[in-house]
Amino acid sequence: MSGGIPLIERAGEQGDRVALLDEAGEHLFSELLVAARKVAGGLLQGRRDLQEARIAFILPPEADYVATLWGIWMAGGVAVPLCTTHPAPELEYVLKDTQAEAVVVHPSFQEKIREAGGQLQLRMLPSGRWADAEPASLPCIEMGRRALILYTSGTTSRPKGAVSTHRNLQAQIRCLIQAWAWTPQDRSLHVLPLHHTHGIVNALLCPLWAGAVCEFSAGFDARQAWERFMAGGIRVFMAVPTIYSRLIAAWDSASPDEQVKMSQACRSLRLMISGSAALPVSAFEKWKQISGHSLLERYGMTEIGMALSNPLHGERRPGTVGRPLPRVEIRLSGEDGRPIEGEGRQGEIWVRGDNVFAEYWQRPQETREAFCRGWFRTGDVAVVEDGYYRILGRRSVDIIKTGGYKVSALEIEEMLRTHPQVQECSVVGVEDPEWGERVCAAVLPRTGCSISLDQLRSWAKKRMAVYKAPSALRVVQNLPRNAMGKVMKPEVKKLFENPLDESDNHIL
Ligand code: MLC
Ligand code: AMP
Repeated sequence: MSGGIPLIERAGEQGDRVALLDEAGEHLFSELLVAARKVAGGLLQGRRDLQEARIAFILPPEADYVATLWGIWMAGGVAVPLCTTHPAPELEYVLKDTQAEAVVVHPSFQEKIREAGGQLQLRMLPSGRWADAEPASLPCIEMGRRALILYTSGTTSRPKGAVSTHRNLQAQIRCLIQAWAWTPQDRSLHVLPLHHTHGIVNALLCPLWAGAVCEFSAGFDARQAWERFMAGGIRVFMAVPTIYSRLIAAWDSASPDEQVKMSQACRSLRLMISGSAALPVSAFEKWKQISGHSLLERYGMTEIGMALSNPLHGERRPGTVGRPLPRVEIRLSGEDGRPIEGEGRQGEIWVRGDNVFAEYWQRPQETREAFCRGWFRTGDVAVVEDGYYRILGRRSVDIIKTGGYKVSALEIEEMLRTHPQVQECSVVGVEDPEWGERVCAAVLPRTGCSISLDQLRSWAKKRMAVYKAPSALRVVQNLPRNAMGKVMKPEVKKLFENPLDESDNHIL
């Protein structure tokens, strides 16, 4: 009784095997399924099918997260995972944009959701408090049905909801199961946020599909992750480069004896993966020295899942993202949309396959513009060298990747302009060894006003995700503009060229 969703049917076959470990202990596949059916019953409340109603949920990394996700799918709904650290205005935006019918809320987030959803027609359902009765029947779910909406920033100012169908998700999972050879013997440590494809599809749904064990840790902490590796048993780990940089820093600050133990612990893992942002070659090399692992770097995107990957077996080339994954078609395209043939010439990565998402939620124009003749245009520019793809950058200067999160400079600028002391501003991403890129703001204050980084950050953090809040500020008397009056972002970046000091925000 799963509505025909392959991931959930496979879970049924795993029976009493352990699926998850969270702070409460172990959870069997069978237990997750019972809990998921209760969620489905609670959402349906006598209806036969949610018929793609959007159901948002805000839950910490624990078994209830999986039960809720599966329950929404079983009942025929579209799952909208919310970020647990977002302030109320960001959550309100997602709840409004998806026109969510209900939101499943862990007790610790009730206050925030009340603030975010107070004005909306929205049922608030406390997580884990479902009636015991399971639904009499569940709808049959076609693979083309919408399954998941993930919010992603782009070149437009506010984030867009990328809609994946069950077919898209299945394709994304199956290609990674094959490429990275997930097996039921695997055990992975999960440290990523659960509102993005990396944390949901790669790090959670893949082990669930494989019948492996996924261990949730409540957020990422470098010391705790090392402790867990040293306790033994973890076989697969995946993270963003900032996390590896933190793990390296923790190893560096350990005593020589501890370092030996930490390094030895890594030997029992079979696979360590990096993605979501460029892994510096220096980090690849340092990690190899520490752990003996050549990190497997891969490339993906919310809209397409994973597309390119270094090989499981064979040479993993630092500074590259490998080759196309199974059943994912890739081509490089020139400015004119023509394919770029041959090696060594750069072009935009276009992607085609069942893995590619269906649409941006209720944004037909943006959806049309994102595709060309059936290919999804990623906006990332790459070159092929010896069969391996190397990412060279992005088409738009207004997209910033910080700590593995994609943020839009335009969205941040728009928000900063509403600050009472800001007359004009320009936001840029500046290369940074820890965060990949750092969100930096050049601000022209209103006459007679002054502004400091601390003030700006605390103001911003109430209104947008913490990783969007500028972490460096330059107060300027003019923004560099060209003859047309357009702000020249490369010139703005130069304002931040001196080593970034978070307290440094003097007038230039
Ligand atoms: C947080 N801080 C930042 C920041 N993020 N400062 C600068 N830049 C940023 N990006 C600050 C906070 O304000 C706070 O300081 C301090 O750092 C600690 O905040 P935190 O929230 O506790 O951060 P932390 O937990 O340490 O976060 C680091 C992280 C996290 C690396 C664990 O950023 C993370 O989980 N990133 C993963 C994102 C991810 O999963 N992306 C995948 C997208 S999908 P203060 O002073 O304010 O207290 C995708 C497709 C694909 O990309 O290919 O996978
Ligand atoms: P998101 O929209 O959050 O899914 O982020 C997707 C973007 O992350 C891609 O378009 C790339 O710009 C970037 N990205 C993902 N993996 C890598 C990688 N290994 N190297 C460089 N950039 C990456």
